[in-house]
Amino acid sequence: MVPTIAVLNGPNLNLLGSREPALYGTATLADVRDLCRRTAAEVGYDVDFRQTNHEGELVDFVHEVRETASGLVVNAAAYTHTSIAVRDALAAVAAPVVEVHLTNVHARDEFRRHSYVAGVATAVIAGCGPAGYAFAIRHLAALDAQTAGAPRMPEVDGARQHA
Ligand code: CA2
Repeated sequence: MVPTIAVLNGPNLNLLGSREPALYGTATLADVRDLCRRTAAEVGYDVDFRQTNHEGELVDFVHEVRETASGLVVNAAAYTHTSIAVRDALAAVAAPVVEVHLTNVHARDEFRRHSYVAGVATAVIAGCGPAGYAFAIRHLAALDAQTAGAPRMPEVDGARQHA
């Protein structure tokens, strides 16, 4: 069976590519999903890609994938900055979580500088656009290989904090 990486997206990310291109670029969420699938396939994984505009549904998604996914990529969007419920759900996941943001949240409004997710994430990627999702998937695959005792991938050699 092909292992799965879950990619969970929060509110308004369904609007990607249709508004605010100067901030969020022109790629649609379907483009991001396809990038995730292509990247995951290259490293031997399937992707379970989801988006919701509802906080409780995002919590439910985390509960659903926590038993099945080898790793989680999470862009909780605005819930990043507000949701203890999403943080608590992610804290109950044994698999590593990578927090991703399309934009550099630290160079924007002050309220975007705090993340409830970051404290329960293995890594945080911000400001790389859709490529951040691909970086996150490669990182999770490398961590998974490391956990399974497979030879280290080059990317992981400098990331000993996860060993
Ligand atoms: O940079 C990111 O990925 C964010 O998670 C995006 C969130 C924002 O609240 C976070 O602070 C940073 C907003 C997603 C809204 O996406 C839109 C895309 C196109 C048009 C309108 C909204």
